[in-house]
Amino acid sequence: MTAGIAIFIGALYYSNVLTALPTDSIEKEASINEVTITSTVGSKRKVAGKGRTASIEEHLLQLNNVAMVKRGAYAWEPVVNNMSTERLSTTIDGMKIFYACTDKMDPVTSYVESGNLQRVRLDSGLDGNPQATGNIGGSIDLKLRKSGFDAAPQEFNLTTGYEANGHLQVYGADAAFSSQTFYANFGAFYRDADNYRAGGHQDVPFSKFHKVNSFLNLGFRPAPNHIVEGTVIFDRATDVGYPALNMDVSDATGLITSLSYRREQLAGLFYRWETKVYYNHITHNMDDSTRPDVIIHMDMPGKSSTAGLYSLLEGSRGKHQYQLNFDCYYNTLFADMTMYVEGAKPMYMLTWPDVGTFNSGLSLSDNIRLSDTHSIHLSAKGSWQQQRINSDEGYHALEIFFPGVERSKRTFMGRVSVSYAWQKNGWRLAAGTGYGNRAPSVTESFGYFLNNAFDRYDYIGNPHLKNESAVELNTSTSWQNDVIDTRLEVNAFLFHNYIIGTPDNRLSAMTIGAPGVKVYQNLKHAQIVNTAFTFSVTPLSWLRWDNKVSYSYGKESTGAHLPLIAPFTYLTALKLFHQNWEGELGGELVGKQSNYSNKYGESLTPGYAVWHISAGYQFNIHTVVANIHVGVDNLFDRYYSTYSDWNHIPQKGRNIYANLSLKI
Ligand SMILES: [Cu+2]
Repeated sequence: MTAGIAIFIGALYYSNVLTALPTDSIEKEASINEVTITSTVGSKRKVAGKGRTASIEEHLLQLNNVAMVKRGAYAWEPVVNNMSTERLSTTIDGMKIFYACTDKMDPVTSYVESGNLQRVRLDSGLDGNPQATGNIGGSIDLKLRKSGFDAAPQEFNLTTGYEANGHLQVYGADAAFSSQTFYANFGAFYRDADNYRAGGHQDVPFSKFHKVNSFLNLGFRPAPNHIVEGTVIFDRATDVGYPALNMDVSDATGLITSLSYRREQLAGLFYRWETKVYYNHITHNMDDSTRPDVIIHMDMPGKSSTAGLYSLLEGSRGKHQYQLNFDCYYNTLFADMTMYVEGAKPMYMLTWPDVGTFNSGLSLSDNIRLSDTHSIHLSAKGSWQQQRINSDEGYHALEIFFPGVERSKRTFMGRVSVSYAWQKNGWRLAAGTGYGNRAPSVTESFGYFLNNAFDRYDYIGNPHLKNESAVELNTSTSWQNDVIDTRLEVNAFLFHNYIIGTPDNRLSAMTIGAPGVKVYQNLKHAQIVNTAFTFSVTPLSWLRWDNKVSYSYGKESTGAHLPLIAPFTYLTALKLFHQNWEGELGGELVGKQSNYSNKYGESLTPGYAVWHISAGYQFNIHTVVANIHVGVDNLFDRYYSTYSDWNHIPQKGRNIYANLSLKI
């Protein structure tokens, strides 16, 4: 509800680190449409930092309210306001896409590359982007990099990066061509990493990965203000290790396609109209054949495909700037498991019983600029959803536990939010509230004996779950002048019918070593409260000091703490700028997670402090713009894991990196 905040991938990478971001979404959106990456390079912060060699997850971590659940070195799961996938909406250019792994090894952010993206839009809480549904915690929209019309006739980028810890290599090349009536940009990226080492030179087995990604964007303008655009992204990760889990991934492949038509400069109530149709398909194959001491080998493939469309109208009149969006999609999720027991017939089970989800929604938002000092933001969305278990076998298996369960499920979901902001003389005060609900995920409704490596329980979905709902309250106060930029923000989410797995003693576990079976249930209440304070000071034109303190709290109706709630965290960074040079020295100081959730499988995570240092330089050779960046993360080789590292897998020890990017 603290409206949209966004970061550029690339040139502006470091500029938003730790700073309080502008909070007026429309203003931010508008300015982004006018500013291109190239024109921001001349600004104070010249160096793109790790730029495109950084993963999408590393970029996302620069945003306020964002954390990551890590199961290895690859495919981290984004967390916003201490809520993960089920309570977030993630879209790619407004397209819905759903992961294909029953163990959440492949959050949808893992199917794109930094080089595919122009920027990321994050909306905190219930005030989602137009295509977002079920976004109690927030919504992330990954905006694709499109060269656009009338840009530089041609541009070539080369990116390469190396990290000593894990021998991570990144290579990327992309090209862009632009004219009045046509544009194209395309490129390819490659990442390859061996196992990394935790602090104290400890090898972390099964932490390697390989990834290739290629993309193509085409634009055609047959007549002024009539624009046709198309996108294809192909992404494939192979031999991905997950040290926190019992299995790895042999391959995870995503194909993302879209075609859109846009009208610009319309007269009347709306000035822009865009309609996009899209299709994406994901296949995910887990593999335990490289693991030692596996008693029963398993095959666990999963598939997800989504077809959808949205049609967005944007307009402004007087004090109002508004958007009206219709969207619908159809997604199917299928996953199964074959267990090879020695000397016996293989056992087969459907873990996601080929569930088809049709969802169709209408959203509205309005930014009302009452005056220079007062503004109001409103947004609302309603959507209708139908789900059906398409597999007979899967339906009959669930029927054993839920006799008489219906094969299809219909529900209505909605969200409304309103916020008010006052600003004057560098002060900005904002307050907002919202109400919304979400339907249970396919895992929560229909998952079948899914083993969770976090608490080791087997999980069964519950088709009788009610929608989870939440009231959000948020407020922020910020003040800035030429030297100081400071901001305090608090948000609270008060849940009703909170969905979480609870043990069912009548059932016995399928997985060897599992303590029992959990079934998803609605808890009467739960609360999550997040607070953050940021303080930046720029005493000299070449020096800035950024600070951020955050604390969160989560509890449910029985009095137990919620799992995966961030402990007290202090981030600090000293940044230096001189001509074409940039330097940074920073630290992350985290308190012990004393409010850990014993009930939901957590154990205490001790506090830690890690430090980093980096330097960057930008220079020109004829018409080539070169950026070079070197740095060391975890300077003192500290052995540590964060509260959100699955099963306390240790994080990277000291890591020396260097990267070079060339723009021709
Ligand atoms: Cu998986």
